[in-house]
Amino acid sequence: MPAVAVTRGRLTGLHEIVDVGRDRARGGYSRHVWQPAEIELRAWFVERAERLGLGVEHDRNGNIWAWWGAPGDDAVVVGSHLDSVPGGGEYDGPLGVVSALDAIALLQSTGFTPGRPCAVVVFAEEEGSRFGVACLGSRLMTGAIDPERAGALADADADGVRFAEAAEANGIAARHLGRDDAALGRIGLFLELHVEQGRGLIGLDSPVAVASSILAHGRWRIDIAGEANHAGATRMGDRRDPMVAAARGIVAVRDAAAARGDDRATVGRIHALPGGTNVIPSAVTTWLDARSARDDDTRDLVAEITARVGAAAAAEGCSVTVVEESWSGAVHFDPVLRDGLAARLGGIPALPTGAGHDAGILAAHVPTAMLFVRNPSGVSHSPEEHATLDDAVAGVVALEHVLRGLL
Ligand code: HGY
Ligand code: MN
Ligand code: MN
Repeated sequence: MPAVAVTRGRLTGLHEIVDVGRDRARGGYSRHVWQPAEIELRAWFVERAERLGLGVEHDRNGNIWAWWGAPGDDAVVVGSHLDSVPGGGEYDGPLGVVSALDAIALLQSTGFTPGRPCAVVVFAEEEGSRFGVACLGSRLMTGAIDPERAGALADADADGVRFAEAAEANGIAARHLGRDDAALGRIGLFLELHVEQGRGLIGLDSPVAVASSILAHGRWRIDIAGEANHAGATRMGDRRDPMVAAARGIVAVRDAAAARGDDRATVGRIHALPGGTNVIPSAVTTWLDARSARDDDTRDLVAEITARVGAAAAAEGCSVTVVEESWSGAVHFDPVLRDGLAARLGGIPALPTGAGHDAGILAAHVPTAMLFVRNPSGVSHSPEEHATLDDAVAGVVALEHVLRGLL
């Protein structure tokens, strides 16, 4: 890899947004689509892109495109997302966006001019933290979700505002949401750089890797209905307590996944209605995140969990419904592109990931690859998520070198 003189301070543009969306209550960052912090990040991205002379466009689905030269077909598109999970880390998403801008800045600083269209893209609602469906912006663009369904998605944790309403409030016409053949048709290749979200690169002597695959994964809403009653006036034998059923169900989620090789299943979010300390809830909602190497295995895991949660609910005299909210099939990145990328970067390792990405959605439509930057904590979706400056710079230099060969 060529030794490129890099100006450190300029490279990690992350310092420019380091205070945007800090979550004092949870720690880390909460930057949810079309809420103030994410809107501030969108404005920052546009300003930073325009500082590089890139032409900015907002597409019909809330994604932002910054073009280096005229937009055109067979474009090399790089980028990621700016939104976060609640209390998320500093790097998941923004590192890919900043690194894309910095790689273009590096190319420009050497007088390089692209021989084909090139754009940096920021996809909307990748985490699905507000409206429940992961990679909503890239799914809409590729037609992977019905726009009516997308528009009707409600923000369960706030005022129940619909995605269509939030879009309209941010200049996006809800009636235009949906597959965008023009935007998709311009992509010749999509390359997403992302902080590694596991321990794959720890201990290896490479700060970067290429992605080989993404686990199949999805999200299911589990609603358990019981009978609201007084915590003190209701004998234990007279209760139909959905919280007890949900608790047993959560343990069953863990047990079912733990018994299946390297499957993964999580309940990270729970709502009790009405949520009073001295009130037996009328209903409890949990959200299941389940993942496995193969689509069928993921669905088998969820079927087992559904049966076990159903039994737990019945034992408490409660009823249960399980509804799929988001589904992403397993992804195996194009091996020719993957290996070509690795070779151009001196033979860097190829890593699977359990984390979903917009690249996983695009992979079904255009040649797609990912670069991972080492995360010495091995932790993600947490304030502990980290990338060292040296490794972040190595990621930018790698991206610059790849772009130099593609453009
Ligand atoms: O959930 C995921 O795997 C990704 O962070 N959206
Ligand atoms: Mn994430
Ligand atoms: Mn991400």
